[in-house]
Amino acid sequence: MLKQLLLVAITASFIAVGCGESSTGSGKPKLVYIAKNTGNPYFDPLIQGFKDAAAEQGCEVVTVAPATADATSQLPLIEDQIQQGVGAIALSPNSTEALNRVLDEAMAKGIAVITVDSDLTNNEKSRTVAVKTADPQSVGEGQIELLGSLIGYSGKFAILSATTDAPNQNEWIGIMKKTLETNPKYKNMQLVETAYGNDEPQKSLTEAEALLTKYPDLKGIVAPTTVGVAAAAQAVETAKKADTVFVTGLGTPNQMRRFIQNGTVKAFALWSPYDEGYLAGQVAAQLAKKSLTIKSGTKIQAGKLGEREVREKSVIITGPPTVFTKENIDQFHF
Ligand code: RAM
Repeated sequence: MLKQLLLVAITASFIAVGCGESSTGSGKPKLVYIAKNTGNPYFDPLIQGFKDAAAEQGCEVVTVAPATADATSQLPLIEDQIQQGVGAIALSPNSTEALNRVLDEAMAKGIAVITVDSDLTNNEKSRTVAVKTADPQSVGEGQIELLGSLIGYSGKFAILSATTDAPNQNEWIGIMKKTLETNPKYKNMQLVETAYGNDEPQKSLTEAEALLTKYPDLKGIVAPTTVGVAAAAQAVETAKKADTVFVTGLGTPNQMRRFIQNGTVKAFALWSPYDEGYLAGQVAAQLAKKSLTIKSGTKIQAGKLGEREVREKSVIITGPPTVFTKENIDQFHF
């Protein structure tokens, strides 16, 4: 009995804390940010940026995420937030298809929907606006150029991606493939396989190891995911193949520092996830407060980031990526 009472008390206090963030009755607009999955340090600075912007705008924030980045894993979380009556739902969607019904429902209820980092490619009508990292075209082209420069623009390489549904990785990979096909500079580079590590460290490592075994003459792995690139570096380090297999992609300086310092990886890229989250927080807050209308050409005042313009298909770009090497990595701590 005592045990039961204790459980009830714990549950009640949980609910109270949860509501404390989302429905204190403070009158402040409420925002939620839903990441792709838990346990990926990429989203930590993004969440911090989102919270900072929301606080500057006088909004309350809740952040939640599913355990895995499966296509449908965010569905119950979105449904729950609609019930809670938030003013804006910001999310990094795990699918371009699976979430549209609930997102449409949210929008029909007057809730602003902001995609962050990944977008509902070809289903843009199911969100109000997208806050993207860098321009996708330059990300895709940049990944091929970075890999090419490392492998002397010739030889076999593989892509290690996130999930098969991941909207941002799929968009970048599409551009990477197009770049390979259309730019003669890359005609001697051969993509042998695209593998999927689901943005899970262990699965990504297993996939990277399998690529090394399957293609003994592989010259490169490019992983446009922070989880994948760290796992690929780990696999190459363990296999002692850093002299023959070049790993690059999109990584966080904190996860890649060791591999840069010990020479396993020569260069990789990323933008600022903090700035991306901050921009999304500014946009979500202003939409929840109804002080912003999204139209192509609209200028957004994004606090300490300055101004950003809404592009075609209601897309806002955060800023360009940085290439990290031994020379500059110590200046970055995220
Ligand atoms: C992973 C996630 C994220 C992506 C980065 C580059 O952390 O898939 O969505 O933007 O990699």
